[in-house]
Amino acid sequence: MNNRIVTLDEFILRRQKDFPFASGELSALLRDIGVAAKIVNREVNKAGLVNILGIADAENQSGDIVQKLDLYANDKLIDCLKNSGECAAVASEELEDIVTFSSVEGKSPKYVVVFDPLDGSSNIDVNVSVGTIFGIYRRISDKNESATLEDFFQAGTELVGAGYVIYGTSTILVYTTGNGVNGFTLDPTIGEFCLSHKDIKIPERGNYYSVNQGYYLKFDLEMRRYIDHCSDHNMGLRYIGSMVSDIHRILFQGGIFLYPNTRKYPQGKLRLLYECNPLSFVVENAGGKAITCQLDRILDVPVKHLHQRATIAIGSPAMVDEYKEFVERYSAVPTFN
Ligand code: AHM
Repeated sequence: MNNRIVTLDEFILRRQKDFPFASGELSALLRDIGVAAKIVNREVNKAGLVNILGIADAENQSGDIVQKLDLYANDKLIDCLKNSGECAAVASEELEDIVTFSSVEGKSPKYVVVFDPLDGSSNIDVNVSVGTIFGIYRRISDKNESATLEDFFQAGTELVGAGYVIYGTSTILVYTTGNGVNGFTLDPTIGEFCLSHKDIKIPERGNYYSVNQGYYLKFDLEMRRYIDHCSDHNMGLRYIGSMVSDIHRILFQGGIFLYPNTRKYPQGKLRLLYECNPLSFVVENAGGKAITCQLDRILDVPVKHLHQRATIAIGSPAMVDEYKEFVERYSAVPTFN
């Protein structure tokens, strides 16, 4: 048995060699994201030890400005992507507008990156796993000019790569460029992400469903019927409140994650650009499915603004299909509440 460790950088370079005309820019971009993930991981792991959990802009005892971890992660990702010269601009869940980068060493980068720097950040204070989500698009605008909003208003089908990092019991980076989904576990002793989960395939079905059932009475009839069906069939409920963690479990054990429209969030809560699209790209590439609660494929949904929200049903293919049948069957039934 060959037990030789394959690092993330080595893996990315090997994959690049499979494409004779690849320029190496996408590979460099993925490596930059890997570096940013290590930096964020370091801070997430020591969050309980240092006084970093304060309110944004609060001062710590030595008078330094204390940042919330999600803003820290946001800045680190931007720094890593800005300095590499492979990324023309970023859009982040933490920022109102896109940030364009000026050219580094005369390069004209052809990619833009979207990210949620620390998804599920309300969980940090209680030591529950959080994650970073990212997606990479080839830009549409002239690459000798500044990137524009239209570079980000591309449907998820146009993603050239996407992935996430989960800061959990171990730190794992999972990514795909549309040719298999692979996972890399951070070995803290050598500071490298090492290939640990090769060619991930989502199970056809799973034993768990994942939804914030506390909102049950606020869901539409078809969603309530589907949840009743899961419960009737003795499925377990698992909901972490950190989408990356829930999706990570579903990727390996199967299951379905649902975030429908509620009265508070009529369009759904999760962001299309930073959460739904990249995770749907990963899940689809692992053999799963992802649709809105209106039954459109997530990756086909037109992106009209940066912070657009979407409803989502994502996970094992047989379970997403089953959910779809429930919507088709019950959404025609009139409700009187
Ligand atoms: P955040 O961007 O504020 O972290 O919110 C996103 C998170 C997801 O990770 C998670 O699935 C969802 O919000 C939980 O929302 P709720 O508490 O409404 O169930």
